[in-house]
Amino acid sequence: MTNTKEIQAIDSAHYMHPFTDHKSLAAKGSRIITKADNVYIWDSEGHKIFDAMSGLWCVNVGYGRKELVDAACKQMTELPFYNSFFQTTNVPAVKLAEKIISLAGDNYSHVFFGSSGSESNDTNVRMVRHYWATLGQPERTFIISRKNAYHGSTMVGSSLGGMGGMHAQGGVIPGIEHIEQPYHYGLAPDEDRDAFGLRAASWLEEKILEVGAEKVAAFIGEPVQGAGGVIIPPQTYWPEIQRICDKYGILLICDEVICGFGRLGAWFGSQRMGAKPDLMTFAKGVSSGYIPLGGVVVGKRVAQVLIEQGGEFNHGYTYSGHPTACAVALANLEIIEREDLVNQVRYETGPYLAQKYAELAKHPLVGGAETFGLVAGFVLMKNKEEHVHFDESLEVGMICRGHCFANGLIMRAVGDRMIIAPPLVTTKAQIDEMIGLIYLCLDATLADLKRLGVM
Ligand code: PXG
Repeated sequence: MTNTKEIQAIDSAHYMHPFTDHKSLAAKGSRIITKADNVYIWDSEGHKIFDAMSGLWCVNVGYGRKELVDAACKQMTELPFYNSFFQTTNVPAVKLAEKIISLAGDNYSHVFFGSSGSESNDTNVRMVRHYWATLGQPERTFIISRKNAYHGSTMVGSSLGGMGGMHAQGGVIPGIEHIEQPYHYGLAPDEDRDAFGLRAASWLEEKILEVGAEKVAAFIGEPVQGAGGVIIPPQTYWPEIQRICDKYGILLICDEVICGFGRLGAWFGSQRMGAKPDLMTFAKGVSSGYIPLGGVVVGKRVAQVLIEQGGEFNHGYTYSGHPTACAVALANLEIIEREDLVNQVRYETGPYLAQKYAELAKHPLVGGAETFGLVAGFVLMKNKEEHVHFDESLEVGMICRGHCFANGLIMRAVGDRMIIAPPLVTTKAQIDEMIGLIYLCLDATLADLKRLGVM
């Protein structure tokens, strides 16, 4: 049995956590997660918790998959690691690249591996700039991204991302421009949704013209913005983005770190959004988070130029094509295929969750409830009929998250947006269980707000 107090003291003394205010962490003490199975995790005090965030948007096949452990064990026994530099390769990396290309479709021919989403977006920036330089257009360096996007936490990742709090710490690398996000409920709830989608896409064209089309290398976007609060664009948005990129010959990068590998009911989110990106970033779901792995799926347009004319690409990581990580990912993709999880999300659990969220939308606190596949979000609203938000200083999202913690549910708060991304194995009965917990937490939040005299 883990000694909670002792571990908390050492945690606070020595472990610097990501995205954490350590002063307040030290005061409260970390929650220590000790085991997991299927869609549940347990803390050191024995509490069972429904993990409606799949770890951190990644444990797509759920916890406790012995097959993945066996794949790692077998590969580690045979060849735990070898690099892919200096004209060498390894079988799991080769097989995984082939597998990912077969899932991505005809547009793509190669995969570049890293160990995370952040690294892979670094790869993207170097790759697109090298691509344009190879084609004799070295001035095409600008990348257009979006406000409130999340593309990782390295200097390139955070610069591509649109999070002001991250930009404020360490700055932004040159050559990146941001346009507004396609957040219908937040920006223009009274406008026709499809018309708003076209208008939001037109901001890309405006930015291209402002920067100068001859200077723009690429546009990057998540099919559905995840960490930004599950922002689901209107269906008109991505086809229009694609049209604009094509019009100016600009490369399109879809960051599929969250949306890839089944989350949106397709192998890649862009396949359901009507976009055909030249490059796709992946991580998380490729290995269901059992082992770190990420990379870039490279379209033929880019791969052909780099391979035939680009010479040596002076870029790579020690762990590019890590054999153990790739072996685990292969076993993970086998599970997703065998259990038909992509279609289950698309035709069964995704629509079921959508139906449940349509009912949830009747709760007095819930505004803008939306789902796509197995991601979902809503905003806590003071008065949704008149579209009045809560005062930010109330931190209503944190009040609600506190009730989720207390009631055995992991649901994320992004400001006042409450979001979920449960494992793809979540059954309809488990969706009912999760929705029951969400109601419980919403009612408790409402009771608090009434006590505070806010409602
Ligand atoms: N792109 C996207 C779309 C992501 O969601 C990354 C890149 C970076 O991946 P790595 O593996 O470098 O973390 C991500 C990561 C949150 C949260 O609070 C989301 C992420 C990471 C940390 C926190 O929702 N997504």
